[in-house]
Amino acid sequence: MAPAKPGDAAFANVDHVNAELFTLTYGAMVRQLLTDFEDVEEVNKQLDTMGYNIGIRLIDDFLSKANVTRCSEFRETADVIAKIGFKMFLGVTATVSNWNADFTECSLVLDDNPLVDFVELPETCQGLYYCNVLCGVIRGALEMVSMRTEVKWARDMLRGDDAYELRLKLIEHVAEEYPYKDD
Ligand code: MYR
Repeated sequence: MAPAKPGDAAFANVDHVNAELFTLTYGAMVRQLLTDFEDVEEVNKQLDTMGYNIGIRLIDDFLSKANVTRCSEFRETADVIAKIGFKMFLGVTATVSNWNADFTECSLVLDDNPLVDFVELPETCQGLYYCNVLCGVIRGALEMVSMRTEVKWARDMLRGDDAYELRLKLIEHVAEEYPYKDD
């Protein structure tokens, strides 16, 4: 019998299965962190750091696949993250809203959040930002394109809010350093 190949019926559910496996694996990792650190604040930090380490690597993949040119304004960057970045890595999009007056701060409201499928947090996990890895991913990715940012959850449905809203703040554009001096 010939091996199954993409496009065959046997592959029809692969993306779906992979998404579930990813969600369950993420859940298992958060659970392990909670067991290891026994402190939700520390787990929040660990998730953010893990995300950062993913973000600083993922940006190359993103830039090579996304075919986007460098954005001249933070407003464009936010749109790229919301519409292309989230879609590419999480399979969902986000809505950009709530800009501050000088366009250095905005919200990304997730249209859906596959990371929380099957998740119910027990009482003991109050204070946990279960999806904090996403804050780190964005922060890490943006740092690699010379933007120092702060990213945190403004609303979190696992904590009883009515949406998943990330607050993204541009702290500074970091000057890129070149190894050679132009004379
Ligand atoms: C620019 O401003 O020059 C373009 C920079 C685009 C940065 C895109 C970062 C992608 C982050 C993906 C986040 C995915 C979260 C699941």
